Amino acid sequence: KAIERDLGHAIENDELELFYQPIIDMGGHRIIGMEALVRWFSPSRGLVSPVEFIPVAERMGIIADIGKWVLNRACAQTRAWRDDGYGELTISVNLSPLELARHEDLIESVGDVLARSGLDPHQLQFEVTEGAVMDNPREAAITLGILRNQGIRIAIDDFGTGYSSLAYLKRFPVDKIKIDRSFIIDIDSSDGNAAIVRAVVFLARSFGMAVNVEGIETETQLDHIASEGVDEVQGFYFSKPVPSGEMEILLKANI
Ligand code: G
Ligand code: G
Ligand code: MN
Ligand code: NA
Repeated sequence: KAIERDLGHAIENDELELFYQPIIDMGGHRIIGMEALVRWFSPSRGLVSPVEFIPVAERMGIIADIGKWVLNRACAQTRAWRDDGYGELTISVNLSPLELARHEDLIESVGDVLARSGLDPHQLQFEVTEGAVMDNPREAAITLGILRNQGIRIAIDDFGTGYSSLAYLKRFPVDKIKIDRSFIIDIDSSDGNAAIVRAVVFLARSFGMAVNVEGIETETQLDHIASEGVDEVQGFYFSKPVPSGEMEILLKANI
């Protein structure tokens, strides 16, 4: 139970930090945005992965608090980078299925945070997993629709790992598909995976959606998807998730 006690104080003790992974435009090979990824630096446990503490936060009922902290930090930072002349970058924030389910809280938080940060809603994107959407498709479609009507972008994260039928896609108000990195890992040796990327791009196009490919670790992997019509990429080949100071160095080099 100790992890719960510690996590319960993580926000007030200022132990959370936001890391950023750059997202690169396939056409211009420039940074067009970044994914925000939360980290917990616990004095007693060291660095704890969100894989470990997000489920705990969900069980404890404090995921909305962490989500709001993340959103607030992400929007404030992105606004500051715009003021510093780095352009209109898109900040992509992961949403827990529970946050999506409690849409009144979410929509209120988003309104507050956008007003406070002065960030253009078009610069904010939420990532939701197939699973989160498929838990309650009708409700999710309404929530995503409300967010999207405010100008916020929606991406389906880890696409291809869940059980959502392709037919469902057209019913969701979604701007982007992020192809899961499991399809990229062995793309050098598997023609099947290149074909999957091609098919997803084709499908996304016919629904007016953009495509992101995650988990690019090597130049060869990048070469393999280069001619598939993907819009944007991210992965360790470009950069791992980094603290804001390092992200700023990447942005400086980008100009
Ligand atoms: O960066 P990485 O290994 O640490 O992320 C691990 C997992 O944690 C990923 O599935 C990612 O989507 C999730 N994650 C990272 N940051 C957040 C966050 O702010 N909110 C939620 N709900 N999930 C996050
Ligand atoms: O589930 P989601 O896609 O939000 O998870 C993002 C996770 O993927 C983070 O843990 C991040 O650190 C990790 N990640 C980002 N790029 C790469 C990559 O190129 N290779 C691997 N193995 N993990 C990556
Ligand atoms: Mn993600
Ligand atoms: Na993903």
